[in-house]
Amino acid sequence: MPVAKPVSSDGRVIAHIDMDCFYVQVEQRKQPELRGLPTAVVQYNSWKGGALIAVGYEARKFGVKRSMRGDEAKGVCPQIHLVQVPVARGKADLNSYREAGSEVVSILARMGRCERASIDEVYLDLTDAAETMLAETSPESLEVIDDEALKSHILGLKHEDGSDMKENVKAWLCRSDADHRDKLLACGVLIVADLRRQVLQEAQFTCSAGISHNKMLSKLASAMNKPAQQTVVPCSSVQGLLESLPIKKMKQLGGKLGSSLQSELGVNFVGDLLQFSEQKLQEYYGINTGTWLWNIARGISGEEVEGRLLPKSHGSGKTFPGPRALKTLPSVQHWLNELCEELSERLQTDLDQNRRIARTLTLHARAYMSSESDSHKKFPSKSCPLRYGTTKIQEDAMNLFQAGLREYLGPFKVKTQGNQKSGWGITGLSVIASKISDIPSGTSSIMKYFQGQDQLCSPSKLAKDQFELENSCSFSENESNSTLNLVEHMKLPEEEATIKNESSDLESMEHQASRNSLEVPFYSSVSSLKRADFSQETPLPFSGRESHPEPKLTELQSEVSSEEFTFESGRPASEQRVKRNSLRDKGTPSLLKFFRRVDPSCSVQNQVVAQSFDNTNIRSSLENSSSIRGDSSSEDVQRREMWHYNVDEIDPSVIDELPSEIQEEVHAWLRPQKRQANPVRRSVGIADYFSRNKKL
Ligand code: TTP
Repeated sequence: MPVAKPVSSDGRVIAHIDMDCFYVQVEQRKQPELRGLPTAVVQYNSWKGGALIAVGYEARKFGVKRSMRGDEAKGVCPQIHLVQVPVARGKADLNSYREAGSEVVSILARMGRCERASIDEVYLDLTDAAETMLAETSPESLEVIDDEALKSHILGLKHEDGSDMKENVKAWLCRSDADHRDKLLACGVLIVADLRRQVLQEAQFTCSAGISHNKMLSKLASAMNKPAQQTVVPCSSVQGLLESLPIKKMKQLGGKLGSSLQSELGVNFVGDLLQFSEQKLQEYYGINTGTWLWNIARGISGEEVEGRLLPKSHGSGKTFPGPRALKTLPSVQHWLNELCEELSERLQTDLDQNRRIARTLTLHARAYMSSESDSHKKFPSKSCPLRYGTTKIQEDAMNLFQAGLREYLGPFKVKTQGNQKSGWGITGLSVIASKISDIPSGTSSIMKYFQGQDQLCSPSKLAKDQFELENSCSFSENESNSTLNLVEHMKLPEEEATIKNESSDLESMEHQASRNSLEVPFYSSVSSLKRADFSQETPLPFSGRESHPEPKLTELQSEVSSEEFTFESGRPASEQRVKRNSLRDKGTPSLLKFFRRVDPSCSVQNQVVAQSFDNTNIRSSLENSSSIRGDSSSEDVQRREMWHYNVDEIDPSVIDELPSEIQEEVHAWLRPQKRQANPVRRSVGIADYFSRNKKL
């Protein structure tokens, strides 16, 4: 067994804060008479009392669980109060939860770098605040220690029978002979206790926290003692914690990778990984994943807390389980309109409040085909440049859907319109706006900015070009009414000129965006398409943009298996593909060459230019690019080709809001945590700590 290297020796102080039964607390704040009473929040679909999505701790004492429906919960706890999630546009409306989450973030961000990790969880890098506290008002110098801090759980701290737990904690916090890292953690304990108190006072929510030297350990710790408590992981306790931690409980190991570790290496607890050398793990899972596994076995994680208070993307989705599946284009159009309207409102709010714009629109769908032989096939996610305005977003989303549907159906000749049996069904739809960036300071007029943007991103150039390249089939008459004018052809040189003539602000933005695209390259849809498939394909008539009523629900409600926004309990892991013998670790410079050929000043243009290359070039560049990242396989390349955009642009909290079926898919392709040694960024904003702290 290899000797474990020292863990987390960088001396950072990282906290993970997780709100307790968050939706329930939000509802109880709206209706204070529910405080202290067994309460649960139920889904929009009220079949059998609705699926429970959040259960208050009073109700948990009766055995109420999130996996239950309302009727079942009433069976075990007749006095339970079931509050339905707010509803708008025929679907769950999570705005009040989002806003409550933002309130909490604004409080927690006072003490250090803060990363909003999901609708109700936050990471904090408190290293600076802890260092300053240690230098100026260390715990051992304090006469009185906050009671909340004294209630902390310190892993590895033994409480002898009859000993006063708070006294033990106090002694641990105030040890003068502790090493520097533990002293910093002690300061972290006081800081987090104080922040939790502020959240309770100002927002009326309780939360739980984990405090350690890295994000991974802090997240594990925050879940260990709930509600309204905090848990500390000193370095000396890391090994003990991981020894007994089931492998599937570890973030990113809940899925296929965790299963593979169990079945192929007999690893059941994280600590079991210690018996494998880094080289061995790399042989099994590739260089990056192997090293990552080697590190987590030792509690090592270099993942940095990103300073991010606002979401990285916005999303809106809904599932249509069982008999609710959408089977006609008009019904898809109807729901896409609803989803896009919500998305557009949120984009507008972000623009108004934060001067931020999103650049990419992505459509995900979950579908099935009546043909069972191809039931494993996934509906390809599609994206295009995002144009502001509800109608434009609706149009573009529908166009993306149609492009996805064509690819999904492939050579199958199926009817796709009207009320006839279509041969396909859509069980989940979502739209995501990503690549969000600030409007460059100095942009005099937002309207002017958008006019410029609109020229660049007009569907007549981008969406149409994309569709044209994707499809060699001709459209029916109906389609001539759509926004797709397939007669128009790409004129690259002119487009280049147009782009280069834009304002310098815009140029710098585009440049920034194109830099992003270098990190995870743009994958041209062209490369993933087989034209032959499309030439055989039955044209899909476009039915215009009229709104259509929701498809009729049948009496078969009992078949309903999932609901909109029902999350997986225990987040689906973003597993790595298990590929033992891949070429992925062999770097190659050709990706850079590829991108050098693409004008770096405009990511939008990149897409067009990339599409103008012949497929062979693009395909080989894609393959090479996956090698550069060092974590891909040919399967990965294929999948990422389907995505057409940078999945890392998606905020995990947005994924949480997607229908569960889609979540799984998205999570499965998120990449593992970055593992490079990240320099600790120093944060600001600790001045007010001491003024408050002195009052304690
Ligand atoms: P969680 O943090 O997973 O759970 P919680 O806050 O309700 O309870 P705990 O105290 O155990 O942390 O989820 C945060 C919110 O996200 C939750 O209140 C409701 C919503 N959610 C769903 O809608 N569906 C789900 O499956 C899960 C897991 C959460």
